[in-house]
Amino acid sequence: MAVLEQTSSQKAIDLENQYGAHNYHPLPVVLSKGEGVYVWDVEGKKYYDFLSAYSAVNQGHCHPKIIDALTQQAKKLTLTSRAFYNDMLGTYEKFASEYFGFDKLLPMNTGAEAVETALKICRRWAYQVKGISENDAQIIVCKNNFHGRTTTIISFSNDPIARKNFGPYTQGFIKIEYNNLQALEDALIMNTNVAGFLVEPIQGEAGVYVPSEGYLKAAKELCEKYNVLFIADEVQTGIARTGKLLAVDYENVTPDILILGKALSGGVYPVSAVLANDTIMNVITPGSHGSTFGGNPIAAAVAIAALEVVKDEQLAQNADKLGAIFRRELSKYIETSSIATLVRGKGLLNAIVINDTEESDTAWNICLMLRDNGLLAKPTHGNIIRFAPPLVMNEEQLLDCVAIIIKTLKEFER
Ligand code: IF1
Repeated sequence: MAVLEQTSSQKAIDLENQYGAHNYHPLPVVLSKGEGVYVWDVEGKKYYDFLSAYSAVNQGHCHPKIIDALTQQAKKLTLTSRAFYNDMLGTYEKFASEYFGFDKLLPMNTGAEAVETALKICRRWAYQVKGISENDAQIIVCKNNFHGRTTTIISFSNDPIARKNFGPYTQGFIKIEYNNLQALEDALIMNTNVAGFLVEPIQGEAGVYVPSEGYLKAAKELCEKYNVLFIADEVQTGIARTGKLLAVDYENVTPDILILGKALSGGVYPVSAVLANDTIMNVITPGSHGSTFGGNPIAAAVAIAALEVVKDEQLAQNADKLGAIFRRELSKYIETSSIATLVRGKGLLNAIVINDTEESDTAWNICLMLRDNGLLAKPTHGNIIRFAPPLVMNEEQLLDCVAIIIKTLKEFER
């Protein structure tokens, strides 16, 4: 019997259940094909993807240009490690550095790795440039953050499920309230050893929580005033998702350190990166950081293609336009709805708040019915549903999706 034979949804779920660690609770749907804004399950049912693998597949599933870059490069050279040079990495580093407006890029694979990299760069900068005494550097982070799953990153999370029984935790982080400039300035005044401020321009896991207008700009100014690095985690908000190339572009903020992942590859391959200017990036020296796969030729080829698609197809503009329509149409429905109370977000990173408690399973049940009605989305908390379709969607498809969402919500009205 072949290992890879055709399977049914139930069989695939049973296999994961028996042989896979139980670190997820997926919506019960088993996908086997994707194209653009659509995915298909193993029984052939077609769905709109309204999650985009948590904003990784911004360019749409299996974008031909990105897949072409992947397959061409895969036939030629896949991995050299960084023990040797390869003919793709420098080209990619130049392209991406210029694309985002920084001197240099440090390539990694996953978002969490890129966050870890940024924290290391920030600490080194604190000791070698700012002049903080060794081991005294503090990094300010925000309450309800999500930056990944490594031991250091969960050390400054306040999600008990992500943290419990994974201690002892990494020291050196100060947690303040998000979207609170006074809290930031207080922390900067009270601690003389602050090296950086790590922030999500929109808090994703917290429920697509958009800060007040001007928050990021004022936070960046405070960082400048106190000689502290402003570190933007745009792993989820970056690469056109919120209607601009970066979410910080809304406030004309240039981060000192920019963290990217997910859609940097269009969801085709794990590619993440940290970008910074020379005075900061040059604290990294041979042997002080690295990764076997970081900067591999496939990643380089894929990322160049993925970033070209974002510009060629004007995905930021499309996200901006469709996002406004999405919020306008859902707001209209919500005015008279007893089940949904709020829609919020920017571009095509949006969420609706359900009229029930955080502990309820209402959002989950709505997502099950959305699935039955041909649209895939996932709750974040018991009463919030995140909506993040691929940015290659057109207006007709979006309106079709809005109709599915409203029809489904209406079935839950009491
Ligand atoms: C999971 C959320 C999204 C991120 C930011 C770093 C990372 C992420 C701002 C780490 C990852 C993911 C991971 C995913 C769920 C998810 C998520 F629900 F938690 F908030 F996207 F919406 N910084 N976000 O959002 O990147 O190491 O995963 O590549 O299943 O844990 P990674």
